[in-house]
Amino acid sequence: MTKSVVKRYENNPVLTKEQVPYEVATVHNAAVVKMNEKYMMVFRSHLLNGRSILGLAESDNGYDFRVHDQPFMTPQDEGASVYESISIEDPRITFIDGEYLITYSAYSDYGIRIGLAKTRDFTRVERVAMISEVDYRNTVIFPEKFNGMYARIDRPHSELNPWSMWISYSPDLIHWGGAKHLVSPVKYHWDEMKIGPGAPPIKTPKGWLNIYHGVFPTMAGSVYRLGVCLHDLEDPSKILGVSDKWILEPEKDYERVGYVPNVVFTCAAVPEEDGTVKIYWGGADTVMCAGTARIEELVEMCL
Ligand code: BMA
Repeated sequence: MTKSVVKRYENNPVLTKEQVPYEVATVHNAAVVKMNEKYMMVFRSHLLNGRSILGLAESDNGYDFRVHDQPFMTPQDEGASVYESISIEDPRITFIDGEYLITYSAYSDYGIRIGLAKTRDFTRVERVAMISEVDYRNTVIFPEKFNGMYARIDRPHSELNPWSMWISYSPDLIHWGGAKHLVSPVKYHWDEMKIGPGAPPIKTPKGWLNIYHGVFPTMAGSVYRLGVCLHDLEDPSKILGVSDKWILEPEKDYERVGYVPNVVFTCAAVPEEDGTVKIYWGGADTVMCAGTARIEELVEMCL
């Protein structure tokens, strides 16, 4: 019998569309952070036209969420927001310098870019800038600076080296550079088709833990799973190890059946004081799920 590294919460899913007070088709791929002992969740929902918006929910225990009456962010089309006029998707949140930075995939007729917004308390949210060219998705910002620079992991697309993870740096969160390749999909491995960063990296004594997603193509469609790799503490462009095995795969009905079948996709992991991490993932692009893992065990899998 295989022992699961990630223990699913027994009352999964933690959020479904039935809990949302406005009309949506799905709730999935949410960012979650702890603010003053409250878990704040920014979740993606498909509307019934197939485009996505972001909603807000909060919880005292990380599992029972109350959804706010109004959506948190909807696509805009003024100024730089012409690049998000179709859909906004898959938020990630990093707390740094007293602010919650929210990155999201921005869809428009021009392509897919990464948008950056920020908030201090989730009552007001301010757009900052589009921080990538087109053909980027999945961007996570480190919660600490390196030599005075912000750092992020992202996932550009290129025909020659498709869907790999890269790192880049910025003095001001707006201008990014110094890009360096980190990890690519591995041929005939569970992540052979594409990979991308999932949750913002978690600091551990042995390195930055990066929980990412990987995709394997099958005759019955793609399967999305989660894996882990470890970055050097001082120089996050150095990869210390990548786990050979995945840490989570679609197993439960709520992960195998839905808007897109056989998907577990993460945008968030909240480290707790007892050495565990709460991992959040979208199940079949339809519901939000949660589970816990021991941080040390995830780190050991990478080494
Ligand atoms: C990816 C993104 C994610 C989604 C996943 C599975 O390409 O669109 O938002 O969860 O596919 O459908």
